[in-house]
Amino acid sequence: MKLYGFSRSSAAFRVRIAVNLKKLDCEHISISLPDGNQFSDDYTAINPQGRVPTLVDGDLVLFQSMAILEYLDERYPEPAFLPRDSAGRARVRGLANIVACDIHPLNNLEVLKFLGSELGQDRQAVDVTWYHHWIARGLRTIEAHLAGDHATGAFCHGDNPGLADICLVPQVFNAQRYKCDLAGYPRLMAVFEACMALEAFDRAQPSKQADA
Ligand SMILES: N[C@@H](CCC(=O)N[C@@H](CS)C(=O)NCC(=O)O)C(=O)O
Repeated sequence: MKLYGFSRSSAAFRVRIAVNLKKLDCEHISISLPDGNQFSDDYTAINPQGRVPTLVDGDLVLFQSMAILEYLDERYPEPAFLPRDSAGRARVRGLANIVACDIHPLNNLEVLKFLGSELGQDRQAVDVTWYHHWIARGLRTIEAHLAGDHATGAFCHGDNPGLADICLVPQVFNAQRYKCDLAGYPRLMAVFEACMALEAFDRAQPSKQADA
């Protein structure tokens, strides 16, 4: 298996955690986003969108982190990323999608660059007003779900890490990198700490990657 990613890419970070949790052998190939290598001819030949991650498993070339996570979970079922019951699966997917669909796309590098270059916004407007707003909007929602539901355990859903945790942790790293205030999310941060105490999460963090 080969994972094309970048240390600070939170979507690639999700897949690194997943690969570690499933204990899979994986070669990590760095695509430097600051250097624009995601748009190189070599890379867009395998990922026409010019985004990371891309996972290559044998002859299969997989794109989009959420699709990759579901693929890994189906192909390598243990430990499971989703609970067995439909209600639980919907809850976990819902939490994961708050990150993957409602926070992350708004704060992606290409979007931040566009706000500056095409819409003329300065650094403060982009990195604070915009970035912090969407982080707070999403994390507040997750905190409400975690604090208000008995299904929350040591992790987002029960006492084992799953799809929601895999998405949440990299998003918290992004929030910390942009110096967002996380004091208002005690339940979410307790889950974050529980995840980071696990080797699979810890080893996947940006500063522990070869291209950090
Ligand atoms: N929805 C995609 C998002 C992928 C994505 O946006 N990746 C970012 C890094 S986290 C990227 O490659 N950005 C490159 C750029 O913005 O130029 C996924 O989950 O895989």
